[in-house]
Amino acid sequence: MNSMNINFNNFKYKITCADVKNLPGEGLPEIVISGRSNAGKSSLINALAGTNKLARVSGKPGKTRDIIYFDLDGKALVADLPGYGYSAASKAVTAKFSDLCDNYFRCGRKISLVLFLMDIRRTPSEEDIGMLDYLNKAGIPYIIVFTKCDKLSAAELKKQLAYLSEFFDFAEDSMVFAVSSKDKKGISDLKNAISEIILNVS
Ligand SMILES: Nc1nc2c(ncn2[C@@H]2O[C@H](COP(=O)(O)OP(=O)(O)O)[C@@H](O)[C@H]2O)c(=O)[nH]1
Ligand SMILES: [Mg+2]
Repeated sequence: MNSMNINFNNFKYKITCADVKNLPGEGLPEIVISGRSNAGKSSLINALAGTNKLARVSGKPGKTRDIIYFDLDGKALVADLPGYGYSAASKAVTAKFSDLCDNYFRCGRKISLVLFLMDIRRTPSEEDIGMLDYLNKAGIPYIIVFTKCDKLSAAELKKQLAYLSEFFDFAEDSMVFAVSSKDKKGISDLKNAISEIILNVS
């Protein structure tokens, strides 16, 4: 047991980066929030922080074009990546979103943890499959977070989780959480898992 704790209420906006050249200095463990556009990334940041004012939740998908950094209690940096796979944006803009994501993952930054978000109701996309494959191959620690669980009944949730674990063939020790940023289900367990990992980063 680590005697330190992470205070998730002490979660602050840090900086917005349109280019990997402008990323903040390294030093703190880095947590990356990744997932397709509209998966619920900004909402999850707010739910973790216990506010609805920290990250901008977009009614329209595909709005976030930059990497937005937050400081988590002086103990980690949290990077909200632009969502991938939003085709209604113009081709050039879509390319730019994925370039920034690509460049981020290629720039050699040390990533301590990825929170990989997927909407529990959706069939995983090619990009989702690709992302998981990448994380496994690159050996980056990750937690899979299925979002928007309030939209399913308990029976539907159980069924969908069974389908998804079969679909991805999750390893026995995979960390998989089903959460709702709306009714806060699973958020406290997720916070504990994040703390456990981050406070043990050497
Ligand atoms: N019902 C419900 N809606 C959610 C939840 N999380 C996000 N949403 C909605 O999904 C949409 C996209 O959320 P957002 O956090 O902006 O996703 P992002 O594009 O991944 O950052 C918004 O309309 C949110 O209100 C959730 O847990 N439950
Ligand atoms: Mg967002």
